[in-house]
Amino acid sequence: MRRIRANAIAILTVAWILGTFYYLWQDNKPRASPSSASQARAVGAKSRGPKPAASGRVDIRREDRTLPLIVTHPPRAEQQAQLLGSFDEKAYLASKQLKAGEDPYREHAFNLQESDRLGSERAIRDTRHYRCASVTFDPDLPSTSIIITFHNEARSTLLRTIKSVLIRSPPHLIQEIILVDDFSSDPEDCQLLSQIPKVRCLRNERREGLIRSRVRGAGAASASILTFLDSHCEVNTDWLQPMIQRVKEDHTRVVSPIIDVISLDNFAYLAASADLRGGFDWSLHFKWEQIPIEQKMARTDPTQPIRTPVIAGGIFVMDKSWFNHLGQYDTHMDIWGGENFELSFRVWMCGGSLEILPCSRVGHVFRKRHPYDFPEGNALTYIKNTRRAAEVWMDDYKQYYYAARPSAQGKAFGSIADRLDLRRKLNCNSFRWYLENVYPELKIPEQKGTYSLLKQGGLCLESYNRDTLGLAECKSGSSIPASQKWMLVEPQIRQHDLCLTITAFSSGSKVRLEPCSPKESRQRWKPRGPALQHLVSGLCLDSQPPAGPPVISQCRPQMASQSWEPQLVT
Ligand code: UD2
Ligand code: MN
Repeated sequence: MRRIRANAIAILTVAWILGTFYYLWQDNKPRASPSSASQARAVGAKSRGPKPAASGRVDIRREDRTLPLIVTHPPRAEQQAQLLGSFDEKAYLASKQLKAGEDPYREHAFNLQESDRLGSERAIRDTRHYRCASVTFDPDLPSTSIIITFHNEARSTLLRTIKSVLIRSPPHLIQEIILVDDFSSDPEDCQLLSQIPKVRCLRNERREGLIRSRVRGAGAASASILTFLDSHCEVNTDWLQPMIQRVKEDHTRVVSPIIDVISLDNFAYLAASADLRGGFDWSLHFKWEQIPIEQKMARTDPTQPIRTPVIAGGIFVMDKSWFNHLGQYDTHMDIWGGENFELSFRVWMCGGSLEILPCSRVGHVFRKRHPYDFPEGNALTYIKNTRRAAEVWMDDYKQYYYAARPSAQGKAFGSIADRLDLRRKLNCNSFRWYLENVYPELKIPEQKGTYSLLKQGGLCLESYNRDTLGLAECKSGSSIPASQKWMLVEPQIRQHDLCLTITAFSSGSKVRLEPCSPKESRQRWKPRGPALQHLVSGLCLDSQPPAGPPVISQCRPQMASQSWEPQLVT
């Protein structure tokens, strides 16, 4: 009896151990999840286990899943020669080295010495989630034209960008690499590179800025898909296929990789968080932000795309006809900045979408300052560009942009007639639609500021039950109730998120509180002497004595019933 029990325990233990192994093996196995299946249709799983890959890559498997699985190595010498054609890489790099005693940060705002020391290529960590390695792609993906604009880029970073593309992309997907030299001091920086097979060089006759330069590059592209890159990037393993796959499946998608960080000091390649998306504040300042918690909870598959309200701007893939159909870029924007908002609003509002693909990784040197000059000044250029984006796309919500960036008011931004025309022709959604459907996390700012009483003799305008209005005895000091405090933020008269609203446009119509909306014409007021005039009807806020309900009537500002003396609450 005892022996039978011992046998049973032994069998159970073995079964348990086998079960655990099976479970772990299953978890490591490539999975056909709904999104990876749609993101990349199966053409057969890639082989696993340590083995040198054809491209000169060595696969290393580790049990620790937070660490990289694959380290990419540079290709062998004979492959190098094929890659670069007649281009003399050594001469190209040697003729522009940092001189002894020179500040290595001065010219490029990153450590040039370190970049030069690294040479034209290096192995970098594969920073993707381990499951990305088993995602597969259509065998017939279309090819792309890579567009890189630059102004006085360091030779070593520019060459590393190009070589990383050539080394880490399936060759048949790279139609060409178009360099747009935005009037750099030395034309040879670009010209010499065109000796590399597939690399073309276009040079601007004068400084145009990155926006017009990209439009020029896109115009010259011969592939049906455009891929934009900054001139100081390093693309990572299989960076391109996930993006082309998504755009091939739906040409209205505009997709970006996760942008890893290349240290501006020591050029270390650092993995960026996979839980971030692009966001902004009302001053149109771009920021990386956490994916909202509900979306994060719903993400069961880490290879799934992440919807993003805006893209950082520099690195993305877009169908060429869609780029042209949507109006390319606003070519009246200068040098740098703001074009990423304009493009993002336009894509979302006019029928497309923006996403970040976690299985695509590209490293980028983020800098703390611009290493180049702005002919009109940095601040004025940013204001001009973002004002154009706000004026064309943000409807009445642009008031929050101006409130957050008061210095933008009155600054020149040129004519936007052609862009407004474009918006009409494309029949785009409103900014309100964008806020509600794409970026509900961007809250309408709490109106900070001062409160006032609106006094009529000894009586004060007061709200009851959230929406009804009346007059009541004015209180003072700490006993003033919130219901008597008004915020006068032209053209609105607010109490928190509620606004003084007329119920109809005719004389005698009642006035009450309704949720504030920048679009609502029934909420627009302006002081007229001691009276408060409703802007659209031209009628004035009126309360017949004694303490009649507030209505609008013909303006007679001298009448006591239309006199509303604002008194600041301190
Ligand atoms: C970010 C974007 C950048 C652009 C910018 C907003 C990334 C990784 N980078 O700034 O692409 O969207 O936000 O406008 O998302 N350049 C020119 N001509 C000029 C100035 C710049 O060709 O007059 C080139 C420059 O050499 C570089 C690219 O434009 O290749 C972007 O400039 P950046 O690297 O200074 O911008 P960055 O990364 O700070
Ligand atoms: Mn950059």
